[in-house]
Amino acid sequence: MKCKKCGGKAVINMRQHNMGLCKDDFIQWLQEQTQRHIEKQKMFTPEEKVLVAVSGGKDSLALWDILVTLGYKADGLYIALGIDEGIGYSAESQRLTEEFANARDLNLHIVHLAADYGTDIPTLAKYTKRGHDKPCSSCGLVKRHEMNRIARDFGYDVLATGHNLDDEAATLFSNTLQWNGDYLLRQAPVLAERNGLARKVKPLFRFYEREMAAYTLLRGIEYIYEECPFAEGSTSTHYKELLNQLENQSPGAKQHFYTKFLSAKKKGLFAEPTSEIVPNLHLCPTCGQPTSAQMECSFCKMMARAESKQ
Ligand code: Q46
Ligand code: ZN
Repeated sequence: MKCKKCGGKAVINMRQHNMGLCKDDFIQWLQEQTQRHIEKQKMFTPEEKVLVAVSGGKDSLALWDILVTLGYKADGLYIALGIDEGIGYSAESQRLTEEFANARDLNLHIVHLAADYGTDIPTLAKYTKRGHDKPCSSCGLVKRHEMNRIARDFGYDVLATGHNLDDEAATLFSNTLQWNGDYLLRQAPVLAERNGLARKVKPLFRFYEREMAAYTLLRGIEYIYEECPFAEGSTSTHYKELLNQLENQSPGAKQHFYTKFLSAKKKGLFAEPTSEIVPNLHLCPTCGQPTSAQMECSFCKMMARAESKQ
């Protein structure tokens, strides 16, 4: 197959775009497209300070690489979750993230759950009501809380995550199967700043997972290949497999599913949010972050409960 731009040997064939590209043209195309999505969706401007949530995985490191290459002021945030499960998952992902940042002289914030809070994700999951055998719910809560805290404390304008189209399509599929109105309303490539919750953006929302894997490989970015051990057997992994089957039969299906959802939303498919769907926020008396919970936020409640059990 030939590169559509230069006629050289294509390294990737993107069936949904009916386009093959060579290494250099693919890298350039992906970076230019990201720039286009950032501008079109009004995610952030070159003057704004971006905090990229990095996990050591391919998508977040690729996102950081792209933003820096495009000339944005982007720092990283790594949260050391203390997940080992016999493969040293957190230690290895931290090592790779630090190596990435050091090699490029980038600024990386590290939140260390063990050092900063005296706990880790498996312990939190064990001692709290949230997900006894599956720590993902505690983990998600910790990540959201800490990302927002660092963004606020260090004056970042926007928080960027590496979610790709496969992630977004799987989330949309899950929310649609349950007609989860509040989640559907909030699922978007840009979430505006609201009552002290930082603006959140997903600049890779239009790229397939395999395109991101190709990008990291072609750019020579070293990332943690293993997924978090707790991701195994998750519903989102199952939904991704189902969507891939669909995609194989009809190229572009995943992309249509997600982008048509965004246009339907824009056209007013969903009603304006009521306060029942988007609850009012107040500030948590312990940590000062916005929350819809009564009194203390869920993060502070979870930490207190875990502490009392130790
Ligand atoms: S890191 Fe955390 Fe994920 Fe691992 S424990 Fe679950 S949520 S799977 S993205
Ligand atoms: Zn709190």
